[in-house]
Amino acid sequence: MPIHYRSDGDVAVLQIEHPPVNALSLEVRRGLIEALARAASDPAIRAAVIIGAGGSFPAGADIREIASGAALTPPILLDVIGRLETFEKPLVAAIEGVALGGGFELALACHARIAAPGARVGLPEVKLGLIPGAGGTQRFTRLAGPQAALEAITSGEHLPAARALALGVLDAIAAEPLAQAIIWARRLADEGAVPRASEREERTAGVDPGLFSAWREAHARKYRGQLAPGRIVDAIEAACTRPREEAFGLERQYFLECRDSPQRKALMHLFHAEREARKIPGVGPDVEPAPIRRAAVLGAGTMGAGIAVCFANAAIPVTLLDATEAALERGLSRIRELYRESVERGRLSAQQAEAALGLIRGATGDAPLGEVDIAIEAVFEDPALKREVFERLDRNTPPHAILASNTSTLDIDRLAAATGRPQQVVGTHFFSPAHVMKLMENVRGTASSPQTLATVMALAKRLGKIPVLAGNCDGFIGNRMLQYYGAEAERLLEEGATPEQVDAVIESFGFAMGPLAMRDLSGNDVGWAIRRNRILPPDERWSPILERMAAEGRLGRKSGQGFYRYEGGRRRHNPEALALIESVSRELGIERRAISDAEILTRLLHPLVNEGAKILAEGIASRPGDIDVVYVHGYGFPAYKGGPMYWAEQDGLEKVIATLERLAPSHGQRWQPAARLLEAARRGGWDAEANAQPA
Ligand code: 3H9
Repeated sequence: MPIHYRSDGDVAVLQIEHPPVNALSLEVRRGLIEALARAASDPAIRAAVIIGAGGSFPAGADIREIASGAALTPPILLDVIGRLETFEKPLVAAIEGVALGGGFELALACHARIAAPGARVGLPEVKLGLIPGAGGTQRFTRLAGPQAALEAITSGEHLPAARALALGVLDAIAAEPLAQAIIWARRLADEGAVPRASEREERTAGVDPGLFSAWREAHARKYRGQLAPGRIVDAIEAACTRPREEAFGLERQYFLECRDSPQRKALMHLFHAEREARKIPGVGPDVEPAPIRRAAVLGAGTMGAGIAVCFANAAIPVTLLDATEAALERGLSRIRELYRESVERGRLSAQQAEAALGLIRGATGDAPLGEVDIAIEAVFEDPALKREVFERLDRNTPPHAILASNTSTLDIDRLAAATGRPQQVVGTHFFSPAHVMKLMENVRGTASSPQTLATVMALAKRLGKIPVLAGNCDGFIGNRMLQYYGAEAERLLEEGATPEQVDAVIESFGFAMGPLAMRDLSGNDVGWAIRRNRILPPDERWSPILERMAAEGRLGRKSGQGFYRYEGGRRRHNPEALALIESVSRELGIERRAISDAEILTRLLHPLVNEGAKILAEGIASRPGDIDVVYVHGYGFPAYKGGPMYWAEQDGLEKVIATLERLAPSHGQRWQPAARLLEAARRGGWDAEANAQPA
C-alpha cells in the first residue's frame, strides 16, 4: 500500500510512499480515502497529518495517467480533496522537498501547511498545458490574493518556502516539519473546529476587476496562441467575482478543456522527452559521474562569463581565465553587473548574490587550472585557436580533469586529438545568454568515455540545465538544422516575400522572433562570416542577400539598420532593405510574386524536419524527442507545439515530404526527402524505439 498509517498519540500520520515523486496515482488516491476513513472513525484520533516519504510531498497528479488520455478510475483527485474538505478533524500538511500541482492542491485543502526550510511549493500545471484542476486556483487566491495568484500560477514557478510563507500559502517553516505539524494539529484540535484559511473570502472580496483586464493586456503577446495561461487568469478572476461553487465549477471546466487540448499533449510530450534525453544510450545507470568540485572557464567573453555564473549559481567554485587583465576585467565586471541585476529584480537576495560572486575567481595565468575537475573553453570560434587551448588545458589540468569545448559547430574529435586524453574530451554547448538559456547540448566525441558523458549530463542537471547528448558533426543537432532555416528565409525574400511577412508568419506560429529579426539581432556580418566558411554542394546556392547586407554595412540592430530600421529599440519597415532585396530578385531574373503565409511556414519548417530525420538516421540524435528538446529550449520553437519533429508528426509527415519534393528541383538534391522521413511517413510516426540504440 502506498499509504502508511500510524498514530502519534491522538494524531494520525498518513505517509504517502509512491516513488519516485509520490504522484497521486489511483493507488495513492484509494489509499488516502481509506486512511482518512480510518482516522475519521477512530475516536482516539483528534487530528491528522499528511506527509510524503522520501523527502517529498506529492509532486502532482500522475502525469502518465493524464497523458494516457483514458478516463480516470475513481476516486479521482477531486474526490480525495472533497473528502479532505469534509474531514471533521484538523488536518495539517507536513511538506519536505517539493509539493507541486495536485500535491500542493492537497495541502491547500488542509487546515494548515508546515514546510521544511528548503521546501518548494507551487502550481506548475501551466508548464504542462494545464490549469490546476482540484481547487488550486481558488484556494491559492483565497490565501494569497489575486495578484500573487496570477504571478505564481501563470508562471508555474516553484516557490521557495520563505516566499510561500510570505505570500500566506504556508503557515510555518520548521526544520522538522512532521514534528511541528503534529504539534500544530494537536493545537488546532484543542481549539475546536477551526475553519480553513483557504475558505476565507477577505482576499477575494472587493477586488478591482480592472486587475484582470490589465493583466490580460500586459501579457497578450506572451500568451498568444496558448490556452492554459488565459484560462488560469479566467479561473482566478472567477475566484474573485463568482459565488464559490460556480467558481470551483469553472476551474474544473477549464481544466478539462486544457486537458483535452493538443497543447497539453505537446507539452507532456516535451516533459517526457526532456527526461528521456538525460538517458544516454549505451551508458547505464551503473556508470558513476565523476565529482565536480571546482571548474575553470577559459575565455572571459559574454559566453565565458555566463558559463562561470552558471557554476557559481550551482555553488561550484569556478575560475575565469583570459589572456589579458583587461579582457578578464571586462568579463568579471559583466558578471558583477549580472548579479546586480538579479538582486534588483528580486531573483536573488543580496546575500545570495554575494555568496555566488565569492565563488568566482579571475586569473590570467594557468596556475589555477591545476586544481580543476573540469575546464570549459569558450574562446573565439576559431579551430586553430581552440586546438591550441586544448593543448594548453591538457598540459596544465590534473590528469583526471574533463576538458570541454563550448563550440557550436567545430569537430570535437579534432580537439580531442590535440590532447593526450581524448576519452575525457567532450562538447558542452551552452546557449546565449548562458546563465539564462536552459539548453546544454553536450557533444559526444568518438573517444568520449561513458564516465565523461555521464559526468557532463549530471553536471547539466546540477547547473539547472536541460541536457541533450548530440553526436559529433558540423553544427551538431541545433545549428546543423538552423542553416536551412536562415537560408530559406532569404530565398523567400528573393521570390517576393518581405522581411515583415516572413517574421510575422514565424512569430504567429509561436517563435519569439522571426528569422530576419533574429539575423539583425545577431549581426548580418556575423551571419555572413559563418556562411563564408561553409562549402555547398554544386547544385545549391546561397542567396546573395545576406552578403550584400553585410557589405553595405546593414549589420542589423548594432548599426541601426539591417532587414529593419531600429528606432528606440523598436523595429520598423526599412525601404532600403526592400530595395536591396528587389534588386537581388531583378539580378537573378526572379519575377516577384505574392507568397502565402502557408508557403512561408512550410518552406521554413519542413526542411528542419528533413534535416532532423537525417540527424536521427546518422545517430547524431538518439531520439526524435531529443531534437524537439534542442529546438524548444535552444531555438525558440514554441513549447506548446512540442518541437519540430513532434509538430510535423501531428501535422502530417506526408506534408513535409510534399514540400521537400517541390523544393528539391530548385534547391538541390540535399533537399530530397530523407530516407528516415519517408520511412516514418510510411509507418505513421517516427517510432522513437528505432533510434534508441547506441550512436
Ligand atoms: C497536476 O497535478 C494536475 C492537477 O492540478 C489536477 C488534477 C485534477 N507524475 O523530473 P525528474 C517522474 S499535473 C508521474 O527526473 P527531478 C519523471 O517522469 C502535475 N511521474 O526528477 C521521472 O521518471 P523517469 C503537476 C512523474 O528530481 C521521475 O519522476 N506537477 C511526475 O529532476 C523523476 O523525475 C508537475 O508538473 C508526475 N507528476 O525533479 C511536477 N513528476 O525516471 C512535475 C515526475 O521514469 N515534476 N515524474 O524518467 C517535476 O517538476 C519534477 O519531476 C520534480 C523532480 C521537481 C518533481
